[in-house]
Amino acid sequence: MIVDNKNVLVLGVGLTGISVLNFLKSKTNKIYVYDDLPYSDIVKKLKNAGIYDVVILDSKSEFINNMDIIITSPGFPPYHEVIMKAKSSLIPIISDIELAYHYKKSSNIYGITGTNGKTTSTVLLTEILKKDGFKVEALGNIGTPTIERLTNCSFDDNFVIELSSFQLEYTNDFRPKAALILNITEDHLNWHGSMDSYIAAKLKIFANQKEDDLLVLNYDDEVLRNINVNSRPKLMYFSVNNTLDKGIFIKDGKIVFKTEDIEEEIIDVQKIKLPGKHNLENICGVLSICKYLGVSNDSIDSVLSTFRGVAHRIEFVATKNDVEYYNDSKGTNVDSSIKAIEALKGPIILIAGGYDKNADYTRLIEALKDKCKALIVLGQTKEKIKDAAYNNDFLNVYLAKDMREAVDIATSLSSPNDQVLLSPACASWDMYKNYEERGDHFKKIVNDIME
Ligand code: UMA
Repeated sequence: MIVDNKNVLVLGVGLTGISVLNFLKSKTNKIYVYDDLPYSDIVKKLKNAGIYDVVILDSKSEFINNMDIIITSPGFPPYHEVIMKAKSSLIPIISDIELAYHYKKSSNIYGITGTNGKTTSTVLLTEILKKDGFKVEALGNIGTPTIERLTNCSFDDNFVIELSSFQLEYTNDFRPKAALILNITEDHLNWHGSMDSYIAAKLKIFANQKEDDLLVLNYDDEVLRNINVNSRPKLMYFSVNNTLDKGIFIKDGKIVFKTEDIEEEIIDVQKIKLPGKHNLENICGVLSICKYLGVSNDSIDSVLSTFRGVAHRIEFVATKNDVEYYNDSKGTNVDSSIKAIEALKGPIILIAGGYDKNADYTRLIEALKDKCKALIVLGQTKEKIKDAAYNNDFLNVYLAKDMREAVDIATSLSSPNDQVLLSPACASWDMYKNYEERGDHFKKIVNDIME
């Protein structure tokens, strides 16, 4: 097996790294760790996790060249000096997903990726399968490291795994029974270096699939419609805009499933509680996997007529003076925020800005022009977004020093029937630990001003 009795270097002592280190304890006693954090912080994190028998390496250490394999955490970019050193020494680098796959106890793996909608779709599929009687759990980028559960379960357990491009980049043999790619638009270009390598990482989700496996693609997405899948997995398209010969699509206000032999209505769109067209896409993608697994329409109906979505995704927070406040902190790229703007009725006062991922904000400004009455920007990208707004003739822009000031400005500019939307179009890492912390902070400030 790939790590048994080997010299293994684990990069990162976050969620991924700690879960991998715990797993490795029973496989080898030659475990090394690297993290950019100060030495004392690494020791503290390891100690808190009950991990003692590991050697902490320095990035300059030539000992890195003696490793048999490296398990990297998703946050380490390809240009990180340790990754570059490992690559030049031809040391194999894999993600926790690949490691977990090699030691899996169940093959009932359904992988979901895409630029946007991954988390909502992962939760939705998990809920529907649960309702239909499956023993199922959501893992991966959603926040529960895969290795903890996939290597410690029974063979009939099912796992819906949310997969980021960072995790897929370092897979070789990973093979989900069903794979869903929701959409591919510009994101994480500072990590991947180019759109081509970002797309290539996403497409690795089906690289090892075989004849009996299912690949689900969004027909409405230009990149996905045009990819060459070859004939290995069963291919199913879904579409919200087009009628298809086969697959899942919308017809006369109903979601329809069509094969060569049958055409059946699954649910009336009116019954669905999740708001927005982007969510209809997520639903159609998820239902494609449900049909492959033989899930009943009753189970689908029962979940879709109650499921309202997950926290930090166009999450309704409160109403004050007839102004609604929405938290879309998971809007961490331009497309995701455009989808949030499209989902609300407006007029919107948008709070945006955050960690700089080298994105171009022109499309965000174009999308907000008709629906937004003001734009409030904060964080590392505030000047960049303001410049994009000015260059595109949107002048009602305010700079805020932090979230508190952003919410205060939004509240002072609002009038009845307005909607204040936090949808940053940027990651949170300039000011917060993660998007959850940012969304929770926004909600706390909004709830404070309610009192
Ligand atoms: N680190 C370095 N150098 C680096 C990067 C990170 O030393 O260049 C260290 C940090 O000091 C820290 C550790 O690595 O100690 C953190 O590792 P990490 O950033 O890979 O994060 P984890 O805690 O392992 O969490 C990761 C995912 N994070 C990222 O992809 C950035 C989590 O997704 C995921 O839930 C978790 O694994 C479990 O699978 C979060 C995310 O933001 C939610 N994902 C991105 C997104 O959804 O857009 C991809």
